[in-house]
Amino acid sequence: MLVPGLTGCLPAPTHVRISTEGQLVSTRLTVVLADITTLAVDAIVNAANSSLLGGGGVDGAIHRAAGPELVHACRLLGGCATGQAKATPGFRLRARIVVHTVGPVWRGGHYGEEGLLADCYRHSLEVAEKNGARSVAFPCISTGIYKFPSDRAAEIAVATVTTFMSRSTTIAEVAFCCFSGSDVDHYTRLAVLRG
Ligand code: AR6
Repeated sequence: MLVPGLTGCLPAPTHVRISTEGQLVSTRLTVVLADITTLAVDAIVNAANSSLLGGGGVDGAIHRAAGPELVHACRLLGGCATGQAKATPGFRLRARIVVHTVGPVWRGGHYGEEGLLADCYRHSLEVAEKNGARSVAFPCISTGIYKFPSDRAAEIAVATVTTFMSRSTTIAEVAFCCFSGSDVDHYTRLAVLRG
């Protein structure tokens, strides 16, 4: 179990790849137990709703920490469909960019929820990459108010991010930012199983 604020490296999904300039580049996946609003990464991902105008959970925390400029910037985005992602500046956050994505509401797993959750991770990384981010932190999208089972969500998150990272030429580090010890356990167990 990690202590709040400390990061642990997920050993198995660490890659070394060759950049387009022919250099060796190492990429890292980490798990951290923290309030995502405190992280000093280039981009944090927000588990938003389709209005993008704020809410509870991590969405509320991000809006409070970023300040009122964030909701003004979000108004200009015109909402966001489930599985898609859009970016704003981070304003008063340490992160330069907030990537807002909308996770699926869990309805028993027969309505494409798993594919939509994978879309959230992939599209968020694409948007972060387009905005020049080298480090990105994700919350456990959909696993709070939207009730997606946490263990399955962690599997989808790690699989989708690992696939993306093997191709990305920009993003060097992705942190899975957990807010509970049980979520940390889901992510670390996955790494052990894969190793
Ligand atoms: N830092 C990191 N993770 C957090 C934080 C935080 N400060 N606060 C909560 N979490 P949720 P969802 C974790 O409910 O399920 C909002 O109202 C939390 O423990 O925030 O995608 C939106 O506007 C959980 O593991 O997002 C939508 O209406 C994870 O973040 C709806 O909730 C996601 O929980 C989205 O629901």
